[in-house]
Amino acid sequence: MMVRVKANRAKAKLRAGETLIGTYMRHRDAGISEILCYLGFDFILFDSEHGPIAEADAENLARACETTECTPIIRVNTNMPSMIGRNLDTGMQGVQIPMVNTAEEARAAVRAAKYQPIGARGLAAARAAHFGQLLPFSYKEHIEKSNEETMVIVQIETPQAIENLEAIVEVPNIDVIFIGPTDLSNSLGHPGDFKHPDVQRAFERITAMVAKSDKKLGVLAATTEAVIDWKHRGARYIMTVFEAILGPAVRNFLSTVRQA
Ligand code: 3PY
Ligand code: MG
Repeated sequence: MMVRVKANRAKAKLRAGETLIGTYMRHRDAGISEILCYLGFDFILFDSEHGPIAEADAENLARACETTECTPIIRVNTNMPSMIGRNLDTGMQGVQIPMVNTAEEARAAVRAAKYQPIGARGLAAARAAHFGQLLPFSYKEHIEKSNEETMVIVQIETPQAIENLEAIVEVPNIDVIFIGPTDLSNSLGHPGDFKHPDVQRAFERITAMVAKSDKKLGVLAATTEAVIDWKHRGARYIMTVFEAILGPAVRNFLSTVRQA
C-alpha cells in the first residue's frame, strides 16, 4: 500500500512514554539535515524564528527527513494561521510556536495546525498531500491522518505564560509544553543564567504543572549534562543543538592530532 500521510514516529514514541532527543537546526542545507537523520535524532526542529529557513527551504528539509523516520518540525516566527498552514503544507510533521502566553493563543495555534472538525487549517493539495498525485486521492483521508499525526508544541517563555499555564495545559490537541530557557531566563531578568534561583523556580513550577497534565514536557538543553538532567526531571521532548555536540568533538580531535 502506498504511504500517504507519513506516520509521525516522534509522536508515536511520545505517546509510548519514550524520551525524544532531537536537534535544533538553523541551516537551510538539506544535506546536513539528512546526515543528522542518519545519525539517529528523533526529530529536527527547523527554525524560522531565529534562522533564515523559509517555506521553500522547508519543503527540501522535510524531504531530507523523509530519508529516515526522523520527524521534521518547523518553528514559525508568528502564531498566525497563514504562517502555520503554509509551513505544514511543505510536509513538516509538527509546528512549534514561540511565546505562547495565554490559553487563547494556544487554542489559536491548534486551530491553525489542525483541519476541521478540530481546527480551521486551510485545505489544499500541497506537498503534504503529495500534490494530489497519489491516487485515489482523498482529502478526507488526508484530513483525518494529518489531524492524527501533526504535532503541536507551544513554548513557555514569559512570566505571563507561567501565570496562565494551568489553563494552557488544559487546551486539547497540544502535544508538548516546551520551556524556552533562553527567553524565559531573559524575561525573568537573568538572561542565560539558567542556574539563577528565580529561573530554577520557574522551571520547577512549569515542570510540576505539566506533570499533572496530559501533556509532555519539552525543553532546549545544549549540553550532555543538561540533557541528562532534564531527562531525569521528566522532559520527554529534548531539543539539543548539534553544533554544541560537534564543537567539543572537533576541537578535541584537532588538538589531539595536532599534538601527536
Ligand atoms: C529559548 O530558549 O528561548 C528557546 O526558544 C529555545 O529554542
Ligand atoms: Mg525562545
